[in-house]
Amino acid sequence: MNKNFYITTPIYYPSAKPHMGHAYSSIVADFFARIKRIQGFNVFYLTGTDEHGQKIQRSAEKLGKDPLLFCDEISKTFRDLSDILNLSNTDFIRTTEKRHAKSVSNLWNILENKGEIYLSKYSGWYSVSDEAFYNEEEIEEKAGNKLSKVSGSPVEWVEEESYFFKLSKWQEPLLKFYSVNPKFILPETRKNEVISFVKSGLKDLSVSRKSFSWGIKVPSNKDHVIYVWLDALTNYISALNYPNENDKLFKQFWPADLHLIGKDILRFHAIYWPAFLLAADIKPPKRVYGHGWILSGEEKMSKSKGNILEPLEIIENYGLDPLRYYLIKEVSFGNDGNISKEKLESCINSDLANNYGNLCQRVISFCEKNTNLLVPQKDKFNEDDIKVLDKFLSNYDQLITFIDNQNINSYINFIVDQLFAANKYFNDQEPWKKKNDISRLNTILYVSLELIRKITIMLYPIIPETSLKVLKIFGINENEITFKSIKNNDFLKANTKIYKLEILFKKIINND
Ligand code: ME8
Repeated sequence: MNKNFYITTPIYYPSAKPHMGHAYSSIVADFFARIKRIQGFNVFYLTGTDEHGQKIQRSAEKLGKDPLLFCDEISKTFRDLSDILNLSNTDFIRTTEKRHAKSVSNLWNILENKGEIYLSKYSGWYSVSDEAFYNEEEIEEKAGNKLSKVSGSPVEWVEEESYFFKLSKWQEPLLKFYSVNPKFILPETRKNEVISFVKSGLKDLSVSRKSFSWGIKVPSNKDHVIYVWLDALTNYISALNYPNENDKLFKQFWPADLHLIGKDILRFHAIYWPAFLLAADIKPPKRVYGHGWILSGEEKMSKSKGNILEPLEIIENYGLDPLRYYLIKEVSFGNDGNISKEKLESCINSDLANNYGNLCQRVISFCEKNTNLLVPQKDKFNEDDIKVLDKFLSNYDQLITFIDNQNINSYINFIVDQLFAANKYFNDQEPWKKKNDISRLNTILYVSLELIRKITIMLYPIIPETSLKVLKIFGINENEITFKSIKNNDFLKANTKIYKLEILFKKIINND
């Protein structure tokens, strides 16, 4: 079995500091990286910054800064965010690195040598903010401004000599590729949008610009810089040491298992990227998942609307794990979702403090009083015990399917159900009334500890810091966590020490 897993986030534009949307993509990617690792996969998790193009050049110019120095500064804030979000990324790539320029130039040369690229002239609409070309039908006029109907961004008219990639030639091969790989694009609704766009006809794509200089030069014609999306998409193979296709990393991890992106950039990943790769005889990635937007209230979070919730501020006030938990649980993955302080607080109180935190505290303090903080010796499990413990075994294959289909919400709903079941079990079994049946009392405690262990392992990819604290009480370290151990009902060994647990989540009491 192939036990390698390669997951990527988009590489973000360092034109402004990271916000909640960037944090969202990176946290969800981290969920997949961590869950795959505890399933025993070798995981390569890549993130980084996309530093070339007109948008960055203009942002730097506005501040009177050299583009590279400008990128150095903001790229660092994205790199720092990886630590702040507790991301387990393997690498962080910047498109201004040499390794990347080499990879892009090589891909360009292959495409040019194969006759997939030709020189002509572009005249049409361009959005600097999206770094995207739009057809006439995709443009609308509002209050005298020309805007892209696709993204709402302003567009400007561009007329210049340009190299073109023969995208039109790849229309049929792409449609065939989608039909042979029905799960290449997820979620399903987005896949249908892409397919109808491709069916409506693909025009050749302008892949170089002449009117500015901030980019990787076309190897055979230094007057042109390579289109920033051809440059940016290639990051996914640059990080694996492409063009050396015999490199260990490339062989081990390409094609990528999952490009996790926002729905705004699906066209680039699901159409252009596989077309470039097919044209260069490189395998396309296995899956592109376009998730929804994080909204503030009912509106898209954006600077101009002034409704940005800063991830750093939220983390400072509420902690990182509550934010990670909220984004993964409360946003229906694939759809738009919103975050507000009120909703976050109610989620912390109900799920984290009450349901999970309390269960851990109650059971551990019961052990403190009754078993001298040792794992008790269990007796034979009765029907109630088996029923609650076996849920993890009987649903195991289903859980793996949820993970492999990026069905995060079903995965976490299962955890929440088990948390309720574990709390109910502890209440119903009333161990405090079993003081003269020590053997039963011990068994109830043992089952409760096992439930905490199983649930905590499942929570680890979502709230890693807290989960590690809880697993520490059993002496389990991060590198010892295995997902399959949730099937085991007697993992904990009698008489081993249980360490005390600090309060995991404080309830938020609002007086206003
Ligand atoms: O597009 N909600 O970079 P970018 C959810 N450099 N996710 C959001 C979001 C929101 N409100 N806002 C941003 C680029 N994102 C290119 C990518 S990849 C080869 C090049 C996330 O800085 C989401 O993943 O504009 C989106 O696709 C990405 O950030 C766009 O980041």
